[in-house]
Amino acid sequence: MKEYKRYTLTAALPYANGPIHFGHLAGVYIPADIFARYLRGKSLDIIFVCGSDEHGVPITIKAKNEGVSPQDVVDKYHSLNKESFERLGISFDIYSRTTSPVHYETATEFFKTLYNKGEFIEKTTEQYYDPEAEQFLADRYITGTCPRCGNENAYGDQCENCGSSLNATDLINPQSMISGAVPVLKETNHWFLPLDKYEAFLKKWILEDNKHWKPNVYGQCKSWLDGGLQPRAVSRDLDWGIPVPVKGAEGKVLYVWFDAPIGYISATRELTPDWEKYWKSEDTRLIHFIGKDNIVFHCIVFPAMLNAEGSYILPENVPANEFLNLEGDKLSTSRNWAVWLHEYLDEFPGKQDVLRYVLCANAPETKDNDFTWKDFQARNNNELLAIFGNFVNRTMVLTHKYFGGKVPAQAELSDFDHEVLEQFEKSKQAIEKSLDTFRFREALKEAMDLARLGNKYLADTEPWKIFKTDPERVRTILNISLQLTANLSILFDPFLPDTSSRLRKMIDLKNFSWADGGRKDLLEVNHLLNQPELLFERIEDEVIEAQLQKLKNNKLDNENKALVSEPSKSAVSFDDFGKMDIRVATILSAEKVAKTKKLMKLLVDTGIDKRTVVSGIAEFFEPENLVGQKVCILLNLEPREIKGIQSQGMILLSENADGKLFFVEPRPEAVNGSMVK
Ligand code: B3M
Ligand code: ZN
Repeated sequence: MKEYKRYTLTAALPYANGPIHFGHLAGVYIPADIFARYLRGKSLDIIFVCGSDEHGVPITIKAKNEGVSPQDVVDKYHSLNKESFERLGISFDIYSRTTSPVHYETATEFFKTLYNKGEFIEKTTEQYYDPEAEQFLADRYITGTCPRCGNENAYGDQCENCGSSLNATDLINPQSMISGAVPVLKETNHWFLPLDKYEAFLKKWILEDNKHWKPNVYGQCKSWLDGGLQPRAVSRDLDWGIPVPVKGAEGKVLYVWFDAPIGYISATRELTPDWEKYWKSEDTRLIHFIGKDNIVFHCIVFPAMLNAEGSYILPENVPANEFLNLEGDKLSTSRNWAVWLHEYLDEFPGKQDVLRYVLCANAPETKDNDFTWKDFQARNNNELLAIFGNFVNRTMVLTHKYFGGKVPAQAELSDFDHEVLEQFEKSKQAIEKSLDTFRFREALKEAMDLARLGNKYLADTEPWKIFKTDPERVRTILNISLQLTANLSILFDPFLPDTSSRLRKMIDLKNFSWADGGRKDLLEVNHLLNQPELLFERIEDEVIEAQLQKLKNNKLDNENKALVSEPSKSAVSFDDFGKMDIRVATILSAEKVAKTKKLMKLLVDTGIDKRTVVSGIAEFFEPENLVGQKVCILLNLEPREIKGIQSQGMILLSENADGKLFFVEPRPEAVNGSMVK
């Protein structure tokens, strides 16, 4: 690879509309921080920049839901996230924000440059407009019925029920979320970046010059490029964001994905007056750490913007990760299915490195991966504590016990001694090789394997058994164990900075750098060690149970969250109500209706007969779990033929906020055939 003089590392700017969760960390911030610390350890010229992404519709929606201003929302989460990152030891050189004046200026200038060079096309399109609120509606501000699955609460950009991505104009019965009005189509003009114009440049740059990118990243780019690129609007009709700096653009702001990546540049400008060399010099290596949902913006859109501007370098690599799931289920902020960083830090004080370790060891580098609390506990107890912690502790305690805490001298070396000493440099090189190719899990495993070797060395040589008969041998063993310990304090440093620094204090190792890793003589003979302290603590079952319970509660809370209730129906007379024959019944048998997703054929005992009913519950229940279920049934609904089956009646159901169906359940003592009235 080309020799670079300096490094610019960026980590995706998290939206300031919610706290940071484990998924963000495993996907982006932990690998980025490990890499930054590793390069700094090598005394390279690096900057590591990040900040809050404070524009965009999700922020305005959050503000509206909470009855506060968008500025209040971003102030709250910017501080929370900035502080949480610090507490986790994420070593940004700057954590800025896209509402900063420098960013406004930088983004505005950037737009103007492209505008003046004629790089945009201006187009008039029709967009939904709320005639009552007198404003254009972002796709997320429109709800309606999904044309694909019939979900009545689909958004203008996506249906969360069936996952289809939509255009607002696809929705049936669209409704403005601001006023409830029916939106109308109205003409509006916007600026577009003609990505099609950059297709040839992007194809060559990515498909030919960037074959070294991770397969998941390269593959996604290739499929975008193969599909052909379209012009993309870079402005929006919105009152929150950076105003489009063009006459006649009142009420229009820069699209959040136009200004956000420029935020990396603004943050660098805030960091140092010498910012240009980090962005405009060909001997700077620019690397973007992101999650997979941001690939197109960092590999296609932003590079096209940078290319159009003309004075910037392009990213040399974009090591995007896949997603982290939680306990087997997709992470979701809206469903509160997440573990939040600030809560973890409060509940596990002093254990920031345990989290760094687990999320790195389990990072979704090549495929989606799962975080489970049991795995968290196992990795802490069986790896950090039982291997790393145990080895260091035995080495320290024995040195204090036998040699008053002073590093003993080596005597004659056995083959095993040589093998262990040789491994220091080998481990270092293996870690470097993995880190250089963004294989963080593998790198961490190499470091842990060195600790594992140390543990084995002590277990096999058993210095505590031979001290009386062969103190010379024990001197050698402990000297080597201490050199290994010192190596661990260097080689683990990028991954576990707090632990490594506590360990260096214990062995009183000062003035180290990454280059010292691999050395066999890091601690001189007679060097005095400090008292040992435990590096890790056991995590007990109760602690893990409590976390699992907390997740369960979140799930229940969420299921009970009020539905967006439908307006009430018009009044009916008492007589009309009295015509309905609703009764308690029990399900006798159930089977899914073939070739349908939703339908279940039920045989029910109504107290007066046994009859067949077809009910749309098959997505939520397994037939075998339904036998014996008490239900309420509308008996005198006109029979209907559904998929060739005569359905006689209707089972009463209710639903939760996600559209999951539940039975309206009579109390257990209610008997079949009794009236519901
Ligand atoms: N805020 C999206 C996200 O958090 C976006 C990243 C911006 S990076 C310039 O996933
Ligand atoms: Zn749908």
